[in-house]
Amino acid sequence: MKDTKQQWFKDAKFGLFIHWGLYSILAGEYKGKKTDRIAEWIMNHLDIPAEEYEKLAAQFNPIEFDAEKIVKKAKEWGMHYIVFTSKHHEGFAMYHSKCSKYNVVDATPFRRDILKELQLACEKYEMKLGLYYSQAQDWHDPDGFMYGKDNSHKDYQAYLDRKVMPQLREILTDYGEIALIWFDTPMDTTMEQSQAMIDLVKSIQPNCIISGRIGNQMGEYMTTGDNFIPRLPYEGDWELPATLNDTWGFNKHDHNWKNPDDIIRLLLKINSRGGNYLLNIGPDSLGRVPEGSIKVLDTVGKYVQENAEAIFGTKRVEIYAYELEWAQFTRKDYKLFVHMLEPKVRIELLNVGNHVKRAYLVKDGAELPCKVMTVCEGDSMIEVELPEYLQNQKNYCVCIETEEKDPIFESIKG
Ligand code: JFZ
Repeated sequence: MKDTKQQWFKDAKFGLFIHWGLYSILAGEYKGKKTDRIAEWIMNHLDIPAEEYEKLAAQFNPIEFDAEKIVKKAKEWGMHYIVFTSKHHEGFAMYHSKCSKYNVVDATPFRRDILKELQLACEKYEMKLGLYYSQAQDWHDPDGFMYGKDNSHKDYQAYLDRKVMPQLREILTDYGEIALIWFDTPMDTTMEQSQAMIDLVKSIQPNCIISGRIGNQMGEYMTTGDNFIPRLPYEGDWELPATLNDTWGFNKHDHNWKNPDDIIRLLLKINSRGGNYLLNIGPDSLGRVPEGSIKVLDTVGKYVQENAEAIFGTKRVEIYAYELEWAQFTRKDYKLFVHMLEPKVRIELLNVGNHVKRAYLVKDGAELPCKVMTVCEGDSMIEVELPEYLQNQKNYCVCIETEEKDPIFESIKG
């Protein structure tokens, strides 16, 4: 069972993933050819030679980038951490690296250290900052792995020594407190190599969490695939990274935005199973966050903000409640939170001996009439009457509070 030992991660529930790099310039299309896959993989999918691809750096000038604006938005959306791509598979560092000139300060007309700006904004607004770092795949370094290609002639260890270890040292030394390193696609990384990276991270920042994809099952929490909810209950710390459309990096042709209702449902489904939802935005080559994602996140964020008490810092709820369609559950202390995802006239939940104190609407604290009724099997039923104006609404949350001696999780069988 994975355990990050970091309370902030267990409490966070909702975070912002940012995929940003040179691929945002191509935006899903190279020399008139569109990629039909995730846009940050365009170099690999369309076989763009490294000497060609690296010329993009000379065009990278995201003058609209505003770190504070993004961090403030994340805060507004009720998110508690940000994970930013310090270096993706393309090999380009989005910070001022001293050991590779292929970075945003030395190789672009922009010349600003994007990571530094993000760090300062995160510190200002008290936002945890984690960094994605592609340790195994590096399509720019001759010895970095490239998925789906012949890697047999490569000296992976030489690349680790030359680039990965020094760059990890940089991002962990020069950018304040780093909450986690989001390693990815370990490919043929050996156990010893994974361990060496973990040791380096921990030697500089002992509290920095190692993500699930360091390789060899050695990460400190479990990461699922894009939008994939584990089918079995998972007791340990885990996170679900997810796109808002069908790409991580910006793709100008992708307007397939998910529906806010579905995102809210997924967030609560993840939270009720004890996981964190790491939701992605892909800024464009000017540093703008696509309007489509802002629109969805504004709606989702409203729910998260209004019901922060029922999301942030809550605990997982047992398996038997999972299959209900009209609600998802979270809990905290002696409070059971019923997230209402479909219109209902009243809430009825089987009760196993809980003493219900009261029920209230989470967003404004309004008391709701609530009673416990005995049913023939000896169990009882908790019934919350909903006022008329709520009966045709969805996406609101009701709290049922019980006596402190009661095990709250037992009250949701039904
Ligand atoms: C990886 C990257 O290749 C991708 O570009 C993006 O950064 C994403 C967050 O992570 O893609 C993966 C890696 C592993 C799985 C899915 C997507 N997985 O294990 O299901």
